[in-house]
Amino acid sequence: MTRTVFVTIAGRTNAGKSSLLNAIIGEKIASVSSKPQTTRTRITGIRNIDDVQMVFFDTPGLHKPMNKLSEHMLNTVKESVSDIDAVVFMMDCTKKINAQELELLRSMNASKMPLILALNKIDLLRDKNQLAPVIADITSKVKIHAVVPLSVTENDGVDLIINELMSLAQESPHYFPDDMITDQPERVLAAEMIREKLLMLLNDEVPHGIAVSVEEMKEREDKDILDISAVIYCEKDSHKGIVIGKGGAMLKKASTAARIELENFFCIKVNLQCWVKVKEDWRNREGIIRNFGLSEK
Ligand SMILES: Nc1nc2c(ncn2[C@@H]2O[C@H](COP(=O)(O)OP(=O)(O)OP(=O)(O)O)[C@@H](O)[C@H]2O)c(=O)[nH]1
Ligand SMILES: [Mg+2]
Repeated sequence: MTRTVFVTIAGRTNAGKSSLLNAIIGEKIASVSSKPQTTRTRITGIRNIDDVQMVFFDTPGLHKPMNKLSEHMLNTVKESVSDIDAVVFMMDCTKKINAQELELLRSMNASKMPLILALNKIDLLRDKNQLAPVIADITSKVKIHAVVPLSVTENDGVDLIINELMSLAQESPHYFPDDMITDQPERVLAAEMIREKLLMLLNDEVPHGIAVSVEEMKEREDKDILDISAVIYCEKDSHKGIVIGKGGAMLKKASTAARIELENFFCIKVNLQCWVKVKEDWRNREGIIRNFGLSEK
């Protein structure tokens, strides 16, 4: 009999959840950036070890809701913590636990969910002894199945998380084919790679108002080239100008970086065309949010 474990990765925005997912899967399937609220939807990642299939749900980070998009993101988190076998609750070990984190942890305690507390970014601590009071504080407030201090970027401790999850696997058939690493459609992966590059390159004002939609993705019949055309939506004309940049420089920089990543991921030469359009206030418009696939309802 094979075993399966369904795992949700939850926690505050910017804690390193998507970084952890990518490290476990061994491929970059989730966007990572230093800007908060990078992940907008639930992302599924799959890893098989021996007889165990681990199915991960990366979720949007906890943050103060500012608009309808935020509300959808936070609903995604709530819906992703039921009907699973374990939660990896990720925290930045240099930051104090806040009320929103505590509330989610307590609700998971109430449903008897095994919690693995992943205290990330230990590479930023000058003295590892600083961890003990942090752990004592949290474990005095909530019941934790296992505490794992780690640094995802230094690949220090990721294997300990995997070991904990292996021990929570239940006898069950595997739900996904063994060679599958994500259920994200290729268009969504491509759009996310483009959005990640924009997050990296743009200053703070613009990135959160951006959505990317891949309109076309097709391999040429006569050549090994993948043609991708994408539309970058922003909220204001002034943002459109910033995204395009002087003489098109910013757009060129972002699309070149995205193209290189797309070529590596899909193992084929890519011809990427990006267009920039304005959709005012889209983050508060239900219809548009649905159109971008950022809400399931
Ligand atoms: N120093 C340090 N930085 C890290 C570590 N893990 C992740 N980061 C950085 O933290 C930032 C946020 O990482 P993400 O993986 O995007 O965080 P997230 O929790 O998915 O964020 P949201 O999607 O916004 O909720 C990125 O700049 C990462 O490179 C770590 O172990 N140490
Ligand atoms: Mg993320």
